[in-house]
Amino acid sequence: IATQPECWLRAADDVRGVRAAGFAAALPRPGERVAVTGCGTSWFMAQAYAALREAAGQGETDAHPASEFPVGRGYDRVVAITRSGTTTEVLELLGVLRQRRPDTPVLALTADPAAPVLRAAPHVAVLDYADEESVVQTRFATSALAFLRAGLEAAGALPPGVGTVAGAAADAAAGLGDELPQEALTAGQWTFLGRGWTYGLALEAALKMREAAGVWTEAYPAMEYRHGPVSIAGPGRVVWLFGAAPEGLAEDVRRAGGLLVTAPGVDPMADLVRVQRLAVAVAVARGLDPDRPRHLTRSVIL
Ligand code: F1P
Repeated sequence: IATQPECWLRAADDVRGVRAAGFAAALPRPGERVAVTGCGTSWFMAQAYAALREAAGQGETDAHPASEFPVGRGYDRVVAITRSGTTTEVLELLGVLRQRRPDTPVLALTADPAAPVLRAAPHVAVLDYADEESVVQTRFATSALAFLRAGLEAAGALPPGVGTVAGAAADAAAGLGDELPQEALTAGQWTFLGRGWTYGLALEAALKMREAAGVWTEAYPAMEYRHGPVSIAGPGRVVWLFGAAPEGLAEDVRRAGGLLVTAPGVDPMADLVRVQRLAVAVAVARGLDPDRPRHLTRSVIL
């Protein structure tokens, strides 16, 4: 978790290297209609990138879980994220795409230079420096997003931020988990909210707390919170908001007696690092091993 800023810098360097080495063909180009895919954490990172790219005006971008990918739709490019490079749904999808859409360029992002995905996709970015032993993904997931975000920055679609702004904020966030109110550490339920690309981060934050700490979590687009989820707000329950609070939302949470956590001005990727740290702290407090959740394996193969 602590080494993520270094990995994001490395990912940003990788993107420059990819471009310099003439592999620019692998990254989505402006105007292309792109689909991003993966499973679990990797699908959440796909959602974050899709919203970020589309909001940056780079073209229509969809995110689909690999198991539900609409192969009937024509995309100009597919990006598949898989830390292990072995996940069954991803490999099966790439096989189907190769058969039915042989002209669609596919870029895969993985951590393992020897994984089967290297044979299944024509272009592969190996982020081996971001690999990790834990079943629960942290560093690879954010580094894959950093790689794609750096691609948008390199194309001039976003201001530089992933290596510098986000990295510095994540470094500064190193002790932030300790500053949270005690009520947050012992809360029985967490709801994570985000807007645009931070909705994918909210989904990932909720999964981290579930996997690492075994707590009940939910995630919604921020404005959806008032359309039902607010009914479970109350003492001992936390709402964690990525980005600025939409008008009235903070009041809704406080009126219900819940605790609202925000980090205004902090890069959302650094805020996700805070949640990762918190998940470890809550797991330890509950006597759990945050690296080895029940019933979950590092590589999910059917
Ligand atoms: C994704 C995945 C996640 C799961 C856990 C292990 O695999 O299975 O769905 O939550 O973190 O990894 P991958 O395709 O990225 O290797």
